Amino acid sequence: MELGDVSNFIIEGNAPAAEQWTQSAIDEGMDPLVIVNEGLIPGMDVVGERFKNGEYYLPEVLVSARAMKWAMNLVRPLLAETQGASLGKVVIGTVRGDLHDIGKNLVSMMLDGAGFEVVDLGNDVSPEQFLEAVEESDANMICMSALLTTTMPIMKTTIEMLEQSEIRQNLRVMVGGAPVTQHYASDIGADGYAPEAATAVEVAKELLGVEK
Ligand code: B12
Repeated sequence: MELGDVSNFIIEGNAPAAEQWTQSAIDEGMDPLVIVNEGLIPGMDVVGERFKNGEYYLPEVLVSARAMKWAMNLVRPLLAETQGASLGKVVIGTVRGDLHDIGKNLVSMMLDGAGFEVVDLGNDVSPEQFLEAVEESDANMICMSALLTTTMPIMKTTIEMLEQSEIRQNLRVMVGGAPVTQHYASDIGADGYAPEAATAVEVAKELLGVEK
C-alpha cells in the first residue's frame, strides 16, 4: 500500500477512497501514526499550498477536509487505545471565531492515545466556555488551537481571564496552530507550545511532570 495514494485521495477530496484505503491499511497492520503523519497530513499540506497559491478555492478545501475526517474517524479509536491510569485531564478547543478543527482533532487524538483524559469542546470556543469547562472538569491543562491570525488574540484573552481566577495556578496552558509560534506563546503567557501533534504530547507530559 502506497502512502502517496491516500495523500492523493485527500488532495482530490475523495472521501470514500480515503476511507477505504485507510481501512485496508489498518487491516494490513500499518501503524496508525504512519497513516496520519506520512499519508493524511502530507495530503492536507498540499491542499494548504494550493489554497495559498489560488489553485484551490474553499469548496475544494472543504471536500479535502471531509476526506481527512472520514479517514481520521477510522484511525482515532486505534490511537485512543490506551492502558493504565490517566496522565491528566486536558480541555481542548479551537478558539472563538475559528472553525479550523483538523489540527486540533489530531492533537486531541494524540493526547487521548497517550493516556490523557481529553475534554474536546470542538471549535468556535469562547474564553467563557473554556473557563467553565476547566472548572467543571477540574482539568490540569487547557489546549487552545487557532489557525487564523485574526483569532489568535482570543488565546490571549482566555489566558487573561484565567489569570483573573484562582484556577490558573494549578492549570498549564498549551497553545498551537499553524500561525502560532513559540515566541507568540511566551508573549501571551502560555506555558507551552508545540508545532505539531506528536510534540504536543511530549510538551504536555513535560508541563504536567509525568514521565515520558
Ligand atoms: C482546511 C482549511 C480550511 C477548512 C477548515 C475545515 C476544518 N474542519 O478544519 C475551511 C474550508 C472551513 C476553511 C475556512 C477558512 N479558512 Co482555512 N484553511 C484550511 C487549510 C487549507 C488547512 C488547515 C489544516 O487543516 N491543516 C492540517 C492540520 C493537520 O494542520 P494544523 O491545523 O496546522 O495543525 C497542526 C499544528 O498546527 C498543530 N496544532 C494545531 N492546533 C494545535 C493546538 C495545540 C494546543 C498544539 C500544541 C498544537 C496544535 O498540530 C497540528 C497537527 O500536527 C489552511 C492552510 C494551511 N496550510 O494551514 C487554511 C487557512 C488556515 N485558512 C485560511 C483562511 C483565510 C480561511 C477563511 C477565512 C477563508 C474565507 N475567506 O472564508 C475561512 C475561515 C473560517 C473560520 N471562521 O474559521 C488562511 C488563514 C490566513 C491567516 N493568516 O489567518 C489559511 C492559512 C490559508 C491561506 N494560506 O490563506 N479553511
